Amino acid sequence: PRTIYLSEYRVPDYLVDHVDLRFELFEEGARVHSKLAVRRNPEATGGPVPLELNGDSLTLESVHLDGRQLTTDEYQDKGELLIVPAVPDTFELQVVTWIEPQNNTRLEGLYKSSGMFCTQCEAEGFRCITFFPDRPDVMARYRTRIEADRSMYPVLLSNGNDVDRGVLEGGRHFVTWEDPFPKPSYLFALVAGDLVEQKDAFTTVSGRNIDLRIYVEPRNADKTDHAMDSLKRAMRWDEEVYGREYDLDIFMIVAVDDFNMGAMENKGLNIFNSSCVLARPESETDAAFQRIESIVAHEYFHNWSGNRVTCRDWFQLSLKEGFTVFRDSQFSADMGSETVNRIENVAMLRTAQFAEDAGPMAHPVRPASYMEISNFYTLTIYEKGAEVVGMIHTLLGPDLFRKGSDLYFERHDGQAVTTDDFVKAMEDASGRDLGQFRLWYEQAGTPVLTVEDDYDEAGEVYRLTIRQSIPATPGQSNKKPQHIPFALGLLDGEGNDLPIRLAPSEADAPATRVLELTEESHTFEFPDIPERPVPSLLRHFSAPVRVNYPWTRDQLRFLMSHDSDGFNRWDAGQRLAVDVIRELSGHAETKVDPRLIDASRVLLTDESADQALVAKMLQLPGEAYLIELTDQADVQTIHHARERVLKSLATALRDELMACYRRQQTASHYQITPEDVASRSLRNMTLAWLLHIGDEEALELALEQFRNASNMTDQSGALRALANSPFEAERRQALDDFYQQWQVDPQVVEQWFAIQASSPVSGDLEAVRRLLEHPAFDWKNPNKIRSVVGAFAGQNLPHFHSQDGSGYQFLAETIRRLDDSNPQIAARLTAPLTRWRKFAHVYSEGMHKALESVRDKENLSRDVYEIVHKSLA
Ligand code: HT7
Ligand code: ZN
Repeated sequence: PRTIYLSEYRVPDYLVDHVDLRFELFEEGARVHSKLAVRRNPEATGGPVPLELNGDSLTLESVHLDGRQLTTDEYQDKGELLIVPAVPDTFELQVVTWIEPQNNTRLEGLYKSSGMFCTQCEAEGFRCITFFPDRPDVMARYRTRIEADRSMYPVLLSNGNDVDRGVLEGGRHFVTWEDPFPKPSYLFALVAGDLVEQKDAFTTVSGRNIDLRIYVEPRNADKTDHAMDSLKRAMRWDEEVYGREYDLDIFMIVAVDDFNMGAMENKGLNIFNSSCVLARPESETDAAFQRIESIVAHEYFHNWSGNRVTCRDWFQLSLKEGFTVFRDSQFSADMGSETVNRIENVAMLRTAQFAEDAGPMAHPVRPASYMEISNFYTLTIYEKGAEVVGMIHTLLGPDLFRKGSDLYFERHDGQAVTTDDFVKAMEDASGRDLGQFRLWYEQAGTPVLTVEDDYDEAGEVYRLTIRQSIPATPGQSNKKPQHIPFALGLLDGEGNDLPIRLAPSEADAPATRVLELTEESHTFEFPDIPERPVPSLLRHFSAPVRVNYPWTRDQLRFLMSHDSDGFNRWDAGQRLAVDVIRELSGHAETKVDPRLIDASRVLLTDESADQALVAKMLQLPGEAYLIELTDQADVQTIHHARERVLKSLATALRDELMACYRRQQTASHYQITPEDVASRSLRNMTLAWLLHIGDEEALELALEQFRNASNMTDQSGALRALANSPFEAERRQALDDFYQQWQVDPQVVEQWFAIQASSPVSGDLEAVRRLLEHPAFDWKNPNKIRSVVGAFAGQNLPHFHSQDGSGYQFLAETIRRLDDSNPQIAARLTAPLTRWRKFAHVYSEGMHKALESVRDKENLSRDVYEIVHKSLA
């Protein structure tokens, strides 16, 4: 496969002003009639060039230029390109193609899911529908007529406003949609199916009335309320916080079961993976409710950050994704607990994005090259990209940041632009120089900050030296220092914040000071510090970096209870736990440090503390994070050390855990408030710990909770605890009962699969293979694959990393099997094998072999090829 470089970017030779589409949908395929109004791009240099349109898996039926049918020697159909050598400066091109959505298992372009037609065009799916200059800087107005059988497909949807509809012969009908906003082809969407709609309305800030609709299969009609409420909250929030008003008369969401990712922001017609939009308390967990709120908001926010202002090319993907993730995190923080949201985001970033940044697929937020763009929908583009926008927010402050985003939207409305244009708007609005800051977009790798301090008692000066270094990543060996906002706090002996001055007697000295690091090394001197302080570094995780500082365990305990920054209270607890787990690794005789037990006891018993934060602070760092922190990681040793700490804590704190469990009383009416979520989380966590040590009383409580739960968070929490317990008979029974109860609901069956596949107790490889044979498993459905294979390889680390290599071989088999039918999913599943160099030899050897066996498959897709070859290089 060919590598595509950012440096090769050229403006398109031809622009398309208008696209007229007619879809004839049948069971045996679909005929697509496209009429394009094309003109030579005035910005293109050089003389006239052939028109080249992208295509993929299309059967070409005819080509007309300005009404005249072209003979086959007047164009070349090269499969992936349709070339028309001689075209005038302005012309109309009509192309008819035949496609087979019913056989489309890749789920790109037009395909069928549970009997309905639907589309996924980002990034390059539109070329699977018709020949087109399928690149985001070609923006056109679309008119789309859909024709289909009326009884099988009563609902026909596309982007924009519905302008015409009628009945056709042979029991068929049509609807025509017109989208007044120019858009790139990746935002095109079509849906045809037998769907029910939930209707609502929203009045915008300027008084316009918007129809809101959520379309679902009839069996899901009772699962749309939460998404609708989330949508209305997101619409209001975007008006209030960013001044962004919705622009069409109608906004639609459709739920589909077969979907490669979470959701898609098609203009006016968002398409969602069912698992990211449908929920009711009885069948979905708190985590699902929260995920839905944030994804609904994310896709809605794209209407401005992505659709009205889009990307010039796919190297700029983070322009829309990083900014939109930043926006949806701000929204989630405003809707719930700020600190808890920050903790969740950072935990994910530090576990998975830092791993990506340290592995063979490491790439900058704005990559310089790729083979397959679908492989670049990564944590770096999304999550690190959001952190980069967040740092601009920190450096500018909220008011100037808002000025910058206003300028960005105003300046670039209707355009396809670059990350540089975004930064420029922020600079122009604020007057700040972000020249060096741009390196965050260009350099891959996670900066490491090494912090040293000393205290001059006589002069009352505290000195902090911070050095930054950025590790080498593929293709980038020497990095320049980056511009890093570093939020600092200093605590006195009582745990109070000391005012942080940069000059003696500075007035209004802040308790949290944002230092700006631009050099390889800085020494800061803080005067008027009357005693040696305990530093609180990188408050609120003000930059996506690793911080090394030699805190003592006593200092960490102190920060856990006193730091005024909630995030750093949590982080101190994580550092303490990591230290304790590491101390035990491979040392069977070492005991768990009583300071960790005491700290957990304080958390469990302090009813006045913020229970949402307590629930987070009690969770031990996950195995994946511990591996991420370790070179030549020995998974089994890490797993056993963590288990020992967990069991020691549970044994020592048995009574406190029981009391905490019994104390949790959420409102009888299910609510998704931070308090209730925290309470359910504490209930499930305490239960899980107690069952883990085989506590008989807890077993009774778990069975009772499992049987009588009024919501899925409680029911599946009890099931998960049982599935990880030593009580074999009860655990089997509960798993069977759960399936019997929920087998009619595919989303719950996915949870049932995932609970087993991710459990070190219930999910050995044999059990996981049995799940693949289960009648509810479906190789064509990405959610089912993720819930079994993804959960096993991503969460069931002791079994996946079995030292005989069987887990790796199993994953390789699965990837080979999926490579032909769904290369995007196959490529995503490859991720756990790519970091083989990170692991001790007993593991890395097997991972390497598994990668080789994938590499040796015939006709490997471009998606998997890129990942496997980069990993083995
Ligand atoms: N912008 C959307 C990306 C997406 C996607 C990309 C590749 C293949 C399938 C896909 N489905 C959705 C999702 C988002 O970030 O909002
Ligand atoms: Zn997005």
